Amino acid sequence: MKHFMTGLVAAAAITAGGAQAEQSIVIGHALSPQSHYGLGADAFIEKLSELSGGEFTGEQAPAGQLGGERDMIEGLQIGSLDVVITSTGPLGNFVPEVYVLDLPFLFRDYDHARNVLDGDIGKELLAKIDQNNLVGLAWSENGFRHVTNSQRPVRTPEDLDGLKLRTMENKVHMEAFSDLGAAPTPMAFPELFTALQQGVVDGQENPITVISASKFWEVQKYVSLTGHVYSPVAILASPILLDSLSDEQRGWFDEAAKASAAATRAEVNRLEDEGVALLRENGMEVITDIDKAPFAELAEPAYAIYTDEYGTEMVDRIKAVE
Ligand code: EAX
Repeated sequence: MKHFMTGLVAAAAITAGGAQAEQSIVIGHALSPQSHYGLGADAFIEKLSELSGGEFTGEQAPAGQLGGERDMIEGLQIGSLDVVITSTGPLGNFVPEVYVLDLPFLFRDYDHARNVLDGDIGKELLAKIDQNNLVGLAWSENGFRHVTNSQRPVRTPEDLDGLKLRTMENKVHMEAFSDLGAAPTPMAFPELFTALQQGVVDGQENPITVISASKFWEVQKYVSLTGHVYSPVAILASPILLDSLSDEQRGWFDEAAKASAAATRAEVNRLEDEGVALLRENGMEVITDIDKAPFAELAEPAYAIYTDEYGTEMVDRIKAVE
């Protein structure tokens, strides 16, 4: 992890109304500035700046400059970062109730996931985040995850057999992939490209958004549209920053997070439409004829990681959302 964390920088600025502190916030994320996260970070800053009349500005710390997603979440807790746009990959380590969202084959499609996250369940889970020395501002999106690898076309769980597959540092995902017969290797995202390049791992899984933003076609030949799990994104803030705000200022942050999620989802939509062609243009073999049923059946034991502790009620509630 590099050591140029800046956190909240307060700079004196003279405005028409007199002296006023202009606060520049730092938004950390794992991907490139042009990615769906980068667009979401820009939208956050633009909305915050607009609503606050320039009292707040901000900048991105993209591409894991401030560490992996777990490091960045820790940064929020100690106040060295202000806002983080992160997958739920490492979030269950901080807020175990959110593991429910990482269960394989839980969400049917994008509408289902977005309806759950924008509704009561999403609000309840944001409130759980708030109980763990973090602030959950809004749910945003990474997308449905697909398996890529350098070795062979994957069509069935048997094709995963023995494949060294990087997973997120998430025990639900690790369990699911070991149930599916792969050799799961948890790793922070900033290490992944090099690990693929050097053959430390054979494959990984991520949505089309991340595969294209990270140019994984340079190091991966095959992508299988397994859609095995939906990958939510949480827009998190530092409690140290948020506790210092007035209600009005806090409202600006909530609105900025909503604008950020909307911009990110729009980019996910675009890449869902155009991304497969983009992957092919860049030389990937895209395997689309996947029977998901055997994957879902084999990955089922991963549910126990959540349900052993919290029961099946939340799973049933999520499935019941239209
Ligand atoms: O949040 O770690 C991952 O694979 C994530 O999907 C990625 O960093 C984007």
